[in-house]
Amino acid sequence: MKLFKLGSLFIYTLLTVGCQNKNIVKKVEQSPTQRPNIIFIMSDDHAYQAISAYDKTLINTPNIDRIANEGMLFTNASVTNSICAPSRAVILTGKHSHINGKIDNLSHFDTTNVTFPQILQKAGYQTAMFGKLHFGNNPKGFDEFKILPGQGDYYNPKFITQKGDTIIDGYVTDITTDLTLDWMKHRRDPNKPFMLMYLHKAPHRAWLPSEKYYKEYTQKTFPLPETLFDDYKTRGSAAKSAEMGILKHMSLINDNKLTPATVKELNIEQWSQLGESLYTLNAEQRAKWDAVYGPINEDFKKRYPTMNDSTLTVWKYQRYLQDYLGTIASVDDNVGRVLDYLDEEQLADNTIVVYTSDQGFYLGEHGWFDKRFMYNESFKTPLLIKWPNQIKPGITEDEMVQNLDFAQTFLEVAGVTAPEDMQGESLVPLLTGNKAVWDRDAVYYHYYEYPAEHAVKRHYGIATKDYKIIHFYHDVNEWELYDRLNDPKEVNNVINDPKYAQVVTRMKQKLQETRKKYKDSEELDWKYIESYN
Ligand code: SGN
Ligand code: CA
Repeated sequence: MKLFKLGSLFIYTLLTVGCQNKNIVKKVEQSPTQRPNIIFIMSDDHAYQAISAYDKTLINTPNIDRIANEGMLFTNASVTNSICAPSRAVILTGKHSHINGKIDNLSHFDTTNVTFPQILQKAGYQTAMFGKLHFGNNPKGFDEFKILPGQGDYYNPKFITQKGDTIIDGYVTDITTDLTLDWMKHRRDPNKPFMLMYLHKAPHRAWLPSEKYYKEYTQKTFPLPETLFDDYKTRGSAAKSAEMGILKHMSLINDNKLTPATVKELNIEQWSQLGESLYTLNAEQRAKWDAVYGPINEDFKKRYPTMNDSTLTVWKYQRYLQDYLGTIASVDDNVGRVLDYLDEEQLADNTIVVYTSDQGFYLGEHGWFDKRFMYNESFKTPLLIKWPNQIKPGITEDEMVQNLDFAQTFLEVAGVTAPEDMQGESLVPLLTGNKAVWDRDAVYYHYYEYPAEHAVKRHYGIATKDYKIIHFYHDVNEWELYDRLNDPKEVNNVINDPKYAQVVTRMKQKLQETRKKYKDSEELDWKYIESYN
């Protein structure tokens, strides 16, 4: 292994220590042979389409891109279950949902699961977590945590800490970063390696940007995705019955930020009349909000009488993207603050930095927002990793990797043997250019949260680099097959096309083998259906 190949010279790092003694600067000896630090940055619902390292159409994210420019960009990274808390449970345990038990956002995370932070803490790592966890219980294996309760709020959010709950004034993305930097600056022993989980709430629904970006982003216009008006012609009933359409299911009030008064005045029927996404703004913040969003209401009142379904869809799409991308502008600024700190403190060379999302997201593709499906935009997740001296800068990697792989990756980075029952693969060989040992040819997916919000039916499937097969079950029994190379937008379900008959047989067989390999089964599917409440 070439992990600890640096020379034996000692670097002297200037560090500011102690909260009360902010001005005392102490010279600290840091061994360059120290095990690498790990910073895991994860946002919530951040689509790869909204990171310029992947796609420059919608937004420029220079700071997130820095991670890929100085490291590796994964173009075929996916999640095993495209929803928040289950994804986080997979990341922490290195086990699929059906094994760790956290199949949906509703069930409790079973804290008897062994997580990689617990193992790293025992192995001498300092551990900290800041931001969104969404488990309903506190994380184990952390020296310090400050986490949002549930989904958390964008403005003046409450945090759960080891010393009790506290409300912090300001904007959640800035605050999560302040807490992270504060820990790195003041409460970390510089002589020990650390593992830090820096977890943004943004860009989760209801997409409230920071005041800094109200004006700029509400004036932008974005190109329409090719499949905005998808009619789901070749698909089965699951896509047709899902409730995540921009036209029908996106709320004009909570999501598009019209006031209840505007909607009432126009006599539009809305299921969400409260506008509660704005309830935590204080009077001063609300006044700044209204100064920008008020005129949007007035403009809409003028346009609405001449709108049809198609022009209303486009208007809602533009409003959606303005706010969604506005929240990402702040994530990018704040990621820059953390990367700058690592550079300034000469920590960057011995720190592996990962940027990812808990899953992908639809930005109007197939007419949708939200996630949950195994279709491309929500199955694929952004993944950018930098690790100076180990990863050659600027590499793009197209191997199929998953959020399932992080636990074993971080354990290997730390030089700790992973428990045998973890189900992922360490990414270290891919990161260090040792690709020959990588032999994964399919990844497994299983989504459970149904019946529930957005009405996405239960399904499981596998993806190879060439094809994706999906089985929707429970109240249906439907199969879909996509030719990933010839139909990357996944608009043609070819399960019944005779040309693909052999592929279907092969993929069904491979799916059964994969289910067996990961210890998933029909029996377990039914167990989870029966225990669902
Ligand atoms: C909330 C959102 C949903 C979203 C889930 C899960 N509705 O319930 O749109 O799918 O969270 O998201 S909202 O009206 O409350 O915004 S997840 O990222 O936590 O899985
Ligand atoms: Ca999420």
